[in-house]
Amino acid sequence: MYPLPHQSEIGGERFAVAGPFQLKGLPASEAFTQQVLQEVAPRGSGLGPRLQVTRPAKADARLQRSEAYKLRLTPTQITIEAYDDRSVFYAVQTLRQLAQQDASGRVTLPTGTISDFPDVAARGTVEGFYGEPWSHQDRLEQLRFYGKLKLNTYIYGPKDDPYHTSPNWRKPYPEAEARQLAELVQEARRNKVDFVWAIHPGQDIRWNQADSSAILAKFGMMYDLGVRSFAVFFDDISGAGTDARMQAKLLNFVQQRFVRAKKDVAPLIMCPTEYNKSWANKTPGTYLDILGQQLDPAIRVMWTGNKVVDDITTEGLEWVNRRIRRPAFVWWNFPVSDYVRDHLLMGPAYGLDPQAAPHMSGFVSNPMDKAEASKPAIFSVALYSWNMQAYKPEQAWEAASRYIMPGAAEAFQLFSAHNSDPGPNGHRYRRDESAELQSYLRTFQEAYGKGQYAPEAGQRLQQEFQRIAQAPAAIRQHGGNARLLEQLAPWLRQFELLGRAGQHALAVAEARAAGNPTTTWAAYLPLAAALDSMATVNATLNQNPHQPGVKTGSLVLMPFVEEILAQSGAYLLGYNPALAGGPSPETSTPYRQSQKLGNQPLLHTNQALAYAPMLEVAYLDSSEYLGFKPAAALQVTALHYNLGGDKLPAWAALEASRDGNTWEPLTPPQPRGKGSVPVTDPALRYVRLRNASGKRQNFQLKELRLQVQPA
Ligand code: 14T
Repeated sequence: MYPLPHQSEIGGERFAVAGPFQLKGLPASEAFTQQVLQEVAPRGSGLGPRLQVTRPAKADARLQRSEAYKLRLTPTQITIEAYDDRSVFYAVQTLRQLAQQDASGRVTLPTGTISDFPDVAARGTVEGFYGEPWSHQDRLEQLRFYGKLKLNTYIYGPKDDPYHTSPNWRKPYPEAEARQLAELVQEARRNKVDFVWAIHPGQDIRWNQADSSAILAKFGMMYDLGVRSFAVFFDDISGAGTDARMQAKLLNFVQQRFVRAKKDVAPLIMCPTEYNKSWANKTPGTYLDILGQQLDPAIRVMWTGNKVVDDITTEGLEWVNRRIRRPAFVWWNFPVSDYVRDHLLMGPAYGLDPQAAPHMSGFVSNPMDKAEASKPAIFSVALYSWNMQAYKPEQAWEAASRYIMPGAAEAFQLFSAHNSDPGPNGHRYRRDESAELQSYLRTFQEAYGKGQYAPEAGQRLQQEFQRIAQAPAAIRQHGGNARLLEQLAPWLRQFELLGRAGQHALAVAEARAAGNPTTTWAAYLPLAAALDSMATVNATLNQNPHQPGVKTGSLVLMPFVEEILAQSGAYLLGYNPALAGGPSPETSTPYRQSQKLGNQPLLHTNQALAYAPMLEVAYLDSSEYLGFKPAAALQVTALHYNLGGDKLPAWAALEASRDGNTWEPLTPPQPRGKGSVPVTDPALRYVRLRNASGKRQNFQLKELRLQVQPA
């Protein structure tokens, strides 16, 4: 049963059931619950088992809360004690999971009693990532998935929906989008999921009557589409919108004038600007304290933890709860991958404190832009948030593979085991990867370092790489779920190649340890070819402008294979980097001096050098700069820029230099916010954007790209 009930006494006996159930006490309005129930057992000839819904016994305190239920199963009677409609729905979902069908099509249920309730009141997801929003079909499927797993919350807040954020949050949705949102609300209702519509107005909000009314008007339109839960996000903004007092005032106004006035609308959820401890002003009386004191106590406040992306701990929650004066509504930034778009985060969901339940009012996961591929993590969040103390990350992850890809569960889990670490990233969030294999790798490498081949470890690794090479085919053939396969496709291709590369690498190592150059060669060439193919996949698939490419096994397996390639290449080709001497060919480098942008990755392609676009607000302090020093073999042709806004700000000096000492201005033909300026003098070797004003300047690093061609 997923999630695991709090209390269950299930007997060994089972009894056969044939529908339709004879229902008593289940409201006629609960048509979808009835439908789910009647699907449990095929229609028999006569009357099915009696099923009665009653109020919970007053004595049982744990059942006196929304969604709690008690399910009693005997061969003659099924009873559901239910606190509310959600209780009935969840009891029926449990019933559905208890039912088993044998080969002859006969459905049986066990006898016994289950007493159950959620640990956390609001459980689910927040579609809050940057990048391509989920499709309509993806969302419908998610809502159905949530219903089955007793998740009750879906917060709609995709950063790339223009009608969610600045400047278009004030505008109504076009008709087609509005119709789809109404459809989602209906599907959510059937599945007992609160569809929470979020607005993200902070970047250009004006603290005046007009904009307060604009929010009420937009919420009113969403209400008319059926939405009954709302959120206001103030994350990832700069400027006047970040003022805690003004935020609190606006939210209280909305809570008063909209939520309370409508009567059937749930209390507001807000995401603060300081949404994690590392960004929070710790001085007493500042931002979070102001929200704590001034926000209407009914309003729920979101929190990502000690950092933007981090584990969730009781201590961390206690820290913020003292300040916001209410239990935080956790926004868990896992498995979101918008900051590492070349990776998938498919590993176990761990780092969640099993004692944290009393310290939170909600727990939602911010998933990947790939809805289906996010299901294993969301499955785990369902298990954790319903019954924390029973939550075991590894077991949940294994169960998720079976639940989500029953036809190829083992292959899917193998794939996930080697696609879990996000790689180095600005949030410094790392995950275990290839964990089971690491002791064998150590043994192998130790021996290999001494010129030996460790046969046992080698065999285990050989077997693993063989399984890796075969897993993608098994997933494609037996995985079902076309949409999931589509989302995984580039990584499946890469994973298959990694499996082959690994097998060749082990053959290379074995031949080398045996001191046989002929067999070493024979294995080296296909190893090099497999890694070349991986480089091609990396350079052609998933070419987003942020982190283009396709990485798999990047924490453990790829470094292992690449190390063998490098060593054996040195051996076979006689290339010894230590002896080669002389300078290595010059490469293009960043040319910059900046507090904030010192680690911003520089992307290289054939045609350009470009800084990765940034999600959050960037800044340059006075005289700081961000630029490029292209390799000598390249000819610069133009600088492309987009700093947000309508025109190039006055502080932004675009400059070029021959020697890095004397600079000349690059003057764009039009001073627009987004544009380009040609670089014609071939002697210019440095190009930069400099803050020519006397103070810090905030801006959006949407594009800074130097167009080049071979000289
Ligand atoms: F509101 C939040 F709680 C939040 O987490 N906001 C964003 C979120 O939409 C995004 O998906 C997530 C992961 O990248 O991080 C937050 O946005 C950031 C945070 C940063 F530290 C964007 C850029 C950052 F540098």
